[in-house]
Amino acid sequence: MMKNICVVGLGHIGLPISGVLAEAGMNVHGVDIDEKVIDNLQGGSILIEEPGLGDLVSGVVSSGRLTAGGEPQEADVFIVAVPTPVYDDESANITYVEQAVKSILPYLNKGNAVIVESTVPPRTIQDKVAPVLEEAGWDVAANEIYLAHCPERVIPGSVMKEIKENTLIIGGYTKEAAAKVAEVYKLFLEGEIIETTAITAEMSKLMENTYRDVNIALANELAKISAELDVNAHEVIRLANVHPRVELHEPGPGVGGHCIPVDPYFVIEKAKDVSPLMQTAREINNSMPEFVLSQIEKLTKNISNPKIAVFGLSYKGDVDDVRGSPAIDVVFKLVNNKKNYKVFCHDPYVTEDQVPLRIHPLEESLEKADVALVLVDHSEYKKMDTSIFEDRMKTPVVLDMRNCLPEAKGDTRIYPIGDLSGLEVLGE
Ligand code: SAJ
Repeated sequence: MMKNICVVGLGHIGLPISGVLAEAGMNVHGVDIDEKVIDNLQGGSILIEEPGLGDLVSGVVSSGRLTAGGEPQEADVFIVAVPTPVYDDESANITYVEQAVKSILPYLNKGNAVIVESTVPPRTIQDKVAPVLEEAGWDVAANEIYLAHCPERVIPGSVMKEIKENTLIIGGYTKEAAAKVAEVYKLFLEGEIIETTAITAEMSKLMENTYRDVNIALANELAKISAELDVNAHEVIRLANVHPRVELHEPGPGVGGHCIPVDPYFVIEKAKDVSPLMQTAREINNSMPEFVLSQIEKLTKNISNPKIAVFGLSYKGDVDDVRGSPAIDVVFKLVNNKKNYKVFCHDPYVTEDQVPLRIHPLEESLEKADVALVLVDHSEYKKMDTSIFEDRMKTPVVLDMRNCLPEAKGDTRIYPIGDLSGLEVLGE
């Protein structure tokens, strides 16, 4: 029987997994090093913005199924869901994963399952995690502890749906470990379960995100090419994607978040000489904030102290997460530019305690602005009345780096990222 679960790391992944397991009738104990997270959770509230998560958590906390604290407890199953950030040289920092596994050692009993959900570089389970358990005296190959890697694959914004419905890959240290760990996820999972080896699970997770990174780089390169060739990249993508085996992604101001711009480096660091495509994709996507800046410079080259209204600061639409956000990168490139741009930011989700920037109401940021710059495709922008640009701005010119605004009204000119060849120069 697997009745008691201990989850180490109560962030964007650990908290939802704790919630759904508790909802399925398990006794879940969550552990985090951040006292604020624990204090809030004990009171039934959370610090993360994710649709449906707050209600789920407050329900299972008040029913007593989910408890939280700073230390692990004995359990049948231990789930590690801590971050794997990168060092300055982009190599993976797996110390949180190692510390989390060490922290559960005093509470482990024979027959327990240890599951790592954190995204890790290939071979981490074999070369780093299993040895920690073995040094503590457990014969992992003989299944004294069932060790597996179950990479999280849920997308922020739809976590509560995807956590139940996605296909789950279980990478067992042994075949038996994979089968044992599958029983845990069957408690709540509606999606399919595929059992494989630990390294295959590690690599497949990393390649999913790398595929997306490379594909977005292709779309970003297409946007740059289209500006030279006088063709609309969005129309090109729409038509190319009519083909049954083509799925080009969308260009944008860069790739943000804590996963897609990070995970390719986990592969690259292990295979530097044979990964030029992945490395180039990273370079292209990292170059996009500079590309956005160059378009603003072109537009405003005749204007002194231009006012720029920036729409969106988070790393993608309808989330409050600013980690790795290319929008923030663009804003600081503008703020620190010698051209002395007056930057007025708006974001319906992000608050001033998250970023060292003033955030203004939408109308105020647009008031007498020379250019509006859309960096995030929040729903609010997708359905906005575009007559506001003409009503409020000095010149109703909009750079839509997400191609998300409705059609322009009146004298307003909206330039989407994939159609910049005709970009005007203000004041000419
Ligand atoms: N983006 C584009 N163009 C696109 C799609 C995305 O510029 O066509 C940008 C977004 O605006 C954002 C970045 O890419 O800045 C990443 O956003 P995302 O929505 O592609 O992905 P994440 O980071 O929110 O979540 C990804 C997901 N992986 C895949 O879809 C393969 C998710 O399923 C993973 O669980 C998550 O990474 C993770 O934790 O690894």
